[in-house]
Amino acid sequence: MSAFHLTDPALAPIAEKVLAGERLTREDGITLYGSNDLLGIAQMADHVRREKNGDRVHFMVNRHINPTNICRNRCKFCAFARSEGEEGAYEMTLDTIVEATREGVADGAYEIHIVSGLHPNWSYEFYVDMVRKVREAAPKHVIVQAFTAVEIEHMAIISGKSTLEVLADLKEAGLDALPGGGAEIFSERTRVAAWDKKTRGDVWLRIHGEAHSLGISTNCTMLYGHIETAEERVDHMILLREQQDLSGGFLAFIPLAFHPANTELADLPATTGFDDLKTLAIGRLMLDNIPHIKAFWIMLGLKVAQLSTAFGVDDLDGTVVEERITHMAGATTPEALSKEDLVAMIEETGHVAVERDTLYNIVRVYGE
Ligand code: V47
Repeated sequence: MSAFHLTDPALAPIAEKVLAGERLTREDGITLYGSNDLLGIAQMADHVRREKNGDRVHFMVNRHINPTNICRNRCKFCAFARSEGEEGAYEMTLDTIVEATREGVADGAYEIHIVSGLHPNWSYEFYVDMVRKVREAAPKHVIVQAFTAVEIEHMAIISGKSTLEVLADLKEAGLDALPGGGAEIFSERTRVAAWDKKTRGDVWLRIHGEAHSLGISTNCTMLYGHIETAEERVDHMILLREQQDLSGGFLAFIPLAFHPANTELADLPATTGFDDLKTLAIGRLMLDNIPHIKAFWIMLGLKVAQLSTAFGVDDLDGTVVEERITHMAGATTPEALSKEDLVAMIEETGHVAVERDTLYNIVRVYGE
């Protein structure tokens, strides 16, 4: 019995679970990755997507700010990081960060999204001040979504405070939400091989749990398409699902497609559209307790991002305006899209375009 047209019989038991609203297992996730029935997987993911989000596809007007690329970690997959004094290294002052915030607000942004390198000389007070000044420069309806768990751990190390205390200080200064970056793949094997200095998976998860306990909502990501296996991707999703069962504050899951250019892993091929769409759809199917699946068009390209709305995705992120991390690793997408571009992209697929803020409060429903 199945309402889906499947060409791979191995998917039939999974389809029954999807229709019954049952949680999928690790083995189901591995079976999905092993299947080439992409349209069968898409139909199941679309079913779940419709149950959770109806015919809406969300987007937002936001402004990304990357205050410095100077970083003490130097992960092998990153083309963005530089050492101090190296060609291309940059750091913004608090004044320039505030200026970028004001520009974003003037452009109608509902979110200021801040992610940086781990600058060896920035003090703890500088980070707290950054949040305070950005908060002061933005009206109340604008959400300050700043610092990955990796930066939170760094601030704990330089301040001698616990990560929970750091989060409480930042919240007091005006932090509303954490972005989902820095999770990569939680497997220790991949971490040791490609980002050995970076936050361990269990620490990343603990920090997000702590944020949720303070009422700070967060997103979660998975960097895929490098040295990880399909099993490691599924295990990553299951760890996110378990954390969500415990602390409940993840709003969106965002699979990030690895871009190899200018990295130490430059000999690896870029991800394929087939793998991108399959991964988004499997994310929708495995993460039954995370409300939204986001396609970050900057990394996926506009064509795959638009198609992804038939593969479980209900969110296309935002206008972005300035993006360095993926563009330094060879992305050929534009750095910004207008609101009109995003609405047209969504409406062409037959979905209803909904402008939202970071917390998925509705700003405007188009076409009504
Ligand atoms: O943490 C780094 C990844 C992340 C590369 O929470 C790379 O709403 C691909 O987390 N190829 C930063 N990816 C971006 C991020 C994000 C983006 C959009 C929305 C949200 C959100 C979060 O980018 C890093 C890392 O995982 N990254 N280098 C690369 N070469």
